Formats: sequence, C-alpha cells, structure tokens
Amino acid sequence: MRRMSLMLGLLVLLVAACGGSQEESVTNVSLLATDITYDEARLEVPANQAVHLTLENSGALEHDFSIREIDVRDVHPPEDEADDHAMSEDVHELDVHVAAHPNGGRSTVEFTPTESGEYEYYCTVPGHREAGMVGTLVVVP
Ligand SMILES: [Cu+2]
Repeated sequence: MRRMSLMLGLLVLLVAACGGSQEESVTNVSLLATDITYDEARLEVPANQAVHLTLENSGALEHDFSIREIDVRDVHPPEDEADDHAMSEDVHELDVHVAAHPNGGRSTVEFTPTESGEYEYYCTVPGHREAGMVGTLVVVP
C-alpha cells in the first residue's frame, strides 16, 4: 500500500513536470529595424514551439515584420498594432505581421510555426523590401 502511494506520487510529479515544461517552451526572438535594414538577415526558430518575436524600430520611418505565407497556429498580433500604418499590402493576406512605430517603437507578435522550412520575412512599407528589408526565417524540425 505504501509502495503504491509512492508510485502514485511519482506519477503526479512526472505529469506536473511535463505540463510545466510544455508551457515554458517559448522562443524569444528580437529583431531591430533601422532605416532601411534589419539587424538580422536570418532568424532560426524551432517548429511547434511558441515564438515571441519582438520588433524594435530605431529608425525614423515606420517598419514592420511580415511573412506572407507560413504554416502557423496561435497567432496573437499585438493589441496596439496599427493596421493603418503605411504598408503596401493587405494585412489579412499576411500570415504574420507586426509593425513598430519609428524612434524606439516596439511590438511583439506571437506565433507557432508548424512546418519546418525557410520563409521570407520583409517590410511592407512601400520600397523597403526592394531596398533590402528582407530576411529568412528558418524553422528547424
Ligand atoms: Cu520598413
């Protein structure tokens, strides 16, 4: 009987540990936008784990981080997101989008990529993608 309750106790501990670690598996990624580039041309994140991507903008122009097509779930755009910002595309056609105001603006978007692969990210403000505001998000299995 004593042995039984010990095993039960261990089982409870094990389940608690698994539940806890699953909740904490968040990948924090930050990207700095300036006029007119990102500080990282390549970001690597694991598949099937929540990503918290923070876009910081130290430029004098508005910038954003957008991915047109990527398999994602649990996308949470920032609450203060300005959908009316100077973008050249319809925000609804983008799978991931976060914009940051100029001169120190900062916004975070959450998403969980579900397929490994390489995905282009870019800034949708007119002319910025062409000027080099592009990069590759690498989702590793
Ligand atoms: Cu831009």
